[in-house]
Amino acid sequence: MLLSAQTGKTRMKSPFKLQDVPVSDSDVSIYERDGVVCIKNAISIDWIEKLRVAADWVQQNPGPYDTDLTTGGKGQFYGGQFLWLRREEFKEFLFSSPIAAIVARLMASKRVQLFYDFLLTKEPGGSNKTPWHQDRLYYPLKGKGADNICSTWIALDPVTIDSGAVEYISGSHKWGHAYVPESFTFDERFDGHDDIKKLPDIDADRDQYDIKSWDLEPGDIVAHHVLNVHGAPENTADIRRRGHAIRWISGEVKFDPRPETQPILREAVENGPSPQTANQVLSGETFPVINFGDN
Ligand SMILES: O=C(O)CCC(=O)C(=O)O
Repeated sequence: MLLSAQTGKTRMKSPFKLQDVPVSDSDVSIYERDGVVCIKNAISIDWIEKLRVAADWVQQNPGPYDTDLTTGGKGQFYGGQFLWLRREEFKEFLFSSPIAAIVARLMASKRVQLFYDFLLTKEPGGSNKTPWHQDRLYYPLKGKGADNICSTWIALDPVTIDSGAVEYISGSHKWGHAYVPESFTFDERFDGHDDIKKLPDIDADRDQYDIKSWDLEPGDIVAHHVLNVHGAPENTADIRRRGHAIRWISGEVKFDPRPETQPILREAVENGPSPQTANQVLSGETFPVINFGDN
């Protein structure tokens, strides 16, 4: 890894060429148009097998940025963040698999910056719905790149709507609003921000929306835009649903510790291994930039 003296950013050159990754021009157009796209067979089963071992380890050994999102009933909903700082397999995956190149291709960018990774495991048991939400205001970031973040949700298990496949509202990234965050545990932690618009009650009027979701095989990816509205049902199947989500930035962002942002994420950025101060351009080894061009 090279540290750029000019910006303090950690920069890496990817071994992958953008033209070699399994993303078609049509995938790029769909991502731009709908704010969400599914890419089948994007990641090899060898990588998935490594990630599963690491995923189970982190779930059994929770770290400082993990949360138990279980809301009652049977079956845990585990949410762990910045896993790549704790398990080598995740780090290797981020920097040695084609995932960053897939994202750069989708975002039509010659460089992407890692924000963080997030494991979302829904154990079977029928509880733990993921509320409809939009990611933008959970993130303590501002600047042009803050509205241009892509999340890749990589299936580690076969996923169906019964096991909790994520549902996305096609085109919602163009609604022109940033919505107040929703608590994944349905508590009041994001209350008191009445100046920020609330999402409409999507479930009360599902037919009005173009809702997309996909049955996934391990190694399939769904990529969504930071302004896309999405949520997921409970896992009522009898298999686990593990998804490894990674957040990628294109463009410059600054640390913006607003009160409505996700507290654990804010803490990780402010006091984590690459501590940031308010208004600082996001930089340091925890937030490396991966380049695909010459600069
Ligand atoms: O996995 C889930 O249930 C939700 C995923 C999600 O909200 C995300 O990746 O942004």
